[in-house]
Amino acid sequence: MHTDDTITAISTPVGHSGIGIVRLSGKDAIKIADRIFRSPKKKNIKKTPSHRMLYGHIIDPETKDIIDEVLLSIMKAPNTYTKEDIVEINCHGGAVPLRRTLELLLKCGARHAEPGEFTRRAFLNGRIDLAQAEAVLDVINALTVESQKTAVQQLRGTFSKKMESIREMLLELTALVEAHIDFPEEDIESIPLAGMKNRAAEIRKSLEKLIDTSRYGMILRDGLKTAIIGRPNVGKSSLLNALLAHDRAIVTNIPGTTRDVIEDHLNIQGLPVKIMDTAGIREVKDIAEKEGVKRSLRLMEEADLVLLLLDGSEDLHDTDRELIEKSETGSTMIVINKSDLPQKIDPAVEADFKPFPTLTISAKTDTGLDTLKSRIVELATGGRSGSGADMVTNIRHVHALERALSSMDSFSSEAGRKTPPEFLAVELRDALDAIGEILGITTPDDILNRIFDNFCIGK
Ligand SMILES: Nc1nc2c(ncn2[C@@H]2O[C@H](COP(=O)(O)OP(=O)(O)OP(=O)(O)O)[C@@H](O)[C@H]2O)c(=O)[nH]1
Ligand SMILES: [Mg+2]
Repeated sequence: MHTDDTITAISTPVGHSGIGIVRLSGKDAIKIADRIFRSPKKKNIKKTPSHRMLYGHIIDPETKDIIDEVLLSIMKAPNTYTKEDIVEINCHGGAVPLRRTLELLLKCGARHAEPGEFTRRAFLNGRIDLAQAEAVLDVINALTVESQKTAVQQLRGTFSKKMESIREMLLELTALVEAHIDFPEEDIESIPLAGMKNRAAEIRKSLEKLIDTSRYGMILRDGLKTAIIGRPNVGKSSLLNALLAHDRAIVTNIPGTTRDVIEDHLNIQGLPVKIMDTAGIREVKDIAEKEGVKRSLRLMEEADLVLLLLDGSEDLHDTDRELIEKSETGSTMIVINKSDLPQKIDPAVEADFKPFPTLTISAKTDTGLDTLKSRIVELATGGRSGSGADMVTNIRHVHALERALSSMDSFSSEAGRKTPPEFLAVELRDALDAIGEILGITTPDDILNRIFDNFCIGK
């Protein structure tokens, strides 16, 4: 990845809008913009102080064609997004003026930016670390206000500071251990193991505390994948519609109405929920419905939360019992629907229900839906609420923290066995590498590429 050239891209979505922005970053950004910009008052971009805007026109230097009327923002290094010179051209928000402006910039020596390359430069030039770069994308993709608040805190570096402090503790401990490598004649008995173990325990506790936040953190970032599962006609599609408060899925009294998985998004008290209605589970010959049932069963295993729906106006079927038997505790809620009709199921006497939270609703009359929503939030958050600076929201970070934790465990058990200090140091170096990967200090190029490939072009 070169950083010595000047990159450009359209930074706003394609379509019609009031304005659209073409961005330029690099050492020649101002020189290149100067070739295609004319100010009616003859103001010179090169002499304009940093962080100023100029009014003028984009002009094709060869044909002298006026391409658009624009405002130009000039931001000089180092106080910019990339720490390089940046020029942002506010064009009118149509595909043609934006594309023609971009083409002129390319003709005048800029290179088209790769996805996420502006942010990658901000990272490579040391303005933000890798966790902060990832938070940029999380701010853009945030599903709810709570998810966005957490991402903004991470972008400001609160999570990175936490990582830095763990790294600092690890470096101190490593120095302590490595000091003993240099004295091979030294008696292992004289190494202050107790002090080292205490420090290691402290680091371990910090890591564990962070990993503990990750279940909720990842839900906040990616949404709680919630599947409504049950046999045909129990009211799964009706529940989806009731939760969304509009007729998203087809509801009929004919069993086997839903064939495909129907997905939508809900915001329950700030918690982003991806809700999925599924095909009713039963033995069938019809090929399309059979495929639907297969997908329902797969989702039942993959979902973060399963709402196992029963029809309270009918006796429990064998299929209901089989589904309950298949269900995992901790991620399943039994929801008895059709409470507006005379009830045949009494949750108090059903021993099979005991391991699961159970509640009664009517999708038809909206009864019990608020309680259902609160229970979903409780189950997802485990009592935690809101957004948090010390929250781990990214699966890549979770895996790295788990690696660090396992290295700390190996360190502690090896230290107990009086292992020579050079071997103890290896464990600590592994933990340091794992934390370094989160911050981008020791992250391999293929991982960096994968991270920035997820960005849009122009960010
Ligand atoms: N009385 C009453 N009827 C309901 C309730 N919820 C759903 N129904 C009715 O039950 C029937 C089936 O509802 P659906 O929502 O299509 O059921 P489903 O589980 O999606 O069915 P499949 O898609 O076939 O698996 C329809 O006639 C609904 O009007 C409820 O709370 N009370
Ligand atoms: Mg349905």
